[in-house]
Amino acid sequence: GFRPLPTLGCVISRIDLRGSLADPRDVLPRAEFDVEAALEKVRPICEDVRHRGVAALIEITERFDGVTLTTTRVPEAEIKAALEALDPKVRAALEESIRRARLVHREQRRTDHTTQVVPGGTVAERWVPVERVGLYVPGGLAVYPSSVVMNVVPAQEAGVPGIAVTSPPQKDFGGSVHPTILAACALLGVTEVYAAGGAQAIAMFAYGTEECARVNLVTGPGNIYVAAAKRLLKGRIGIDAEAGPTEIAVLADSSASPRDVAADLISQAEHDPMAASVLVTDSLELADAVEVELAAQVAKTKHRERVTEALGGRQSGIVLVDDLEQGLAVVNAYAAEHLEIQTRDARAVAARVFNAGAIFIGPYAPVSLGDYAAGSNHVLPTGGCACHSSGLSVQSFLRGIHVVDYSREALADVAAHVVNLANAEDLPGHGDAIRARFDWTVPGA
Ligand code: HSO
Ligand code: ZN
Repeated sequence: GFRPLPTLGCVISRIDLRGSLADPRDVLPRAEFDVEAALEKVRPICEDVRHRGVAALIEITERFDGVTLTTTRVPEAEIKAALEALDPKVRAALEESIRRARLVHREQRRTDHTTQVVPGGTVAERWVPVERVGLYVPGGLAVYPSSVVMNVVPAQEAGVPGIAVTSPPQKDFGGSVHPTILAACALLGVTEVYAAGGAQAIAMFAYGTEECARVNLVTGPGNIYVAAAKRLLKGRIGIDAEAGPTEIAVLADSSASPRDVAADLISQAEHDPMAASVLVTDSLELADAVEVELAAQVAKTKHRERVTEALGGRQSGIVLVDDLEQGLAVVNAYAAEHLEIQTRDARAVAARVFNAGAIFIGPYAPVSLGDYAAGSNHVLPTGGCACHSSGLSVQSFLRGIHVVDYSREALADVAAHVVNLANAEDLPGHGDAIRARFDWTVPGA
C-alpha cells in the first residue's frame, strides 16, 4: 500500500511509493473523464444536426454558445482580414512553428513498397491520404491557434486534398471563430473554416450539412462532449483519439531545478482544472523544494484558480520512489501524455521509457517548447492511452492499401494451399474460385 503524507503548503498531494510493491497503476490517480456518461447528452444533438443540418447548428449554437449565427461557414474575406490584422510577433512565431512542424512531419511520409512474393506474384503497399478531413480546434477556456498548426501540418504533409477546420464561435469576437485561429488557417492556406464547436461540430463533419460536405476523418482535441460525439460517430467517421484533459509527468532526481520543475507542472495545469501534473522523484529534498516553488509561483500565475484546482486535484501529485528504477516503472505504468526526464544522464533514462505520448529530455526541453515550437506534435494520447496509441502524425491521415498482382503461374503455384485452407474452413466456394481458373483441377488439393 501507499502512505499519503501531510504536505507543506497543501498545493499538491504526495503519494509515497517507497518500499511499495504495489502495481503503480493501482495507486496513480487519474482524472474522472466519463465519456460514457456524456453519450446520452450528445446523442440528441447529433441526431438533430443529422436531420436538420445548418438550422440545427444555428439553434444549438445559440443555446450553448450564446451566439446568433446566420451561417456556419466563415467567409474567406474574414480569414484573410484576420491575417492582415495579426500582431507581427504572433505571425512570426506561428510561421516558425509551422516551419519546424513541417520539417519533422515531412520525414514521416511513407514510401510505397512492392514485395515480390514469388516470380510473377507481388504485393504492393500503397499509402493513400484520406480524401477529406475535419479538424477540431478547441476554444473553451483558451483558444488554440497552435492546435491549428498541429492538425493541419500533418494532414497537408500526408497529402490530404480536403481540409476543413471548425472551432467554437466566440461571443467576444462578434460570434465568429477567434481571429488568431483564422489567421493561423490563412498562414497554412486553409480556406474552409466553420464556426461550430462541441458535439454539434463533430456531427456536422460526420453527417454533412448544406454548408459543409461530410468528412472521412475527424482529428483534434476537445472537451468531454467532443470526445463523446467522436465515440458515438466513430465508424461513420474515423477519429484520432478521444482526447481527455492534458497531463504532464516529470521524472526528476536531485539534479533537477525545483524552480523549472514547478514552472513546468504549472504550465500544463493552466489548461484545465482537470489537468494532471505529476512529479515522480527519488529525492525528498527536491519534492520539498518543488512544493515551496509551487506555492510561490502559483500565487503569481495568471490563471491561479484553475491551476490550484488542477494541482490540488486527485489526478495530480508528487510521487516518492526509492530510486530511478522504481521511477521508471512508475512513469511507464502511468503512460503520460507528456513526460519530462530531468535527471542525470537524461538521454539514457529516456531510452528506457516505452509508454509516453512524447518525451522531453533534460533541462532545456520543457513541454511548453513542444506545445508551440519544437517541431513535434502536441496532439498526444491522454488518460493512459499512450500504452497503445501515438500522437497525431502524417500516418494518422494515411491508409496503406495492399495491391495484389499475381500471374497465372504464380496463382497455380499456391492454388492447392488456398483450396486446402478453404476446405479446412468449410468454405469450398472460396476454393472453387481458384479451381475455376484451372478448369476445376488443382493438383494436390
Ligand atoms: N499542452 C497542450 C497543447 C497546447 N498547449 C496548446 C498550449 N497550447 C496539449 O498537448
Ligand atoms: Zn500546453
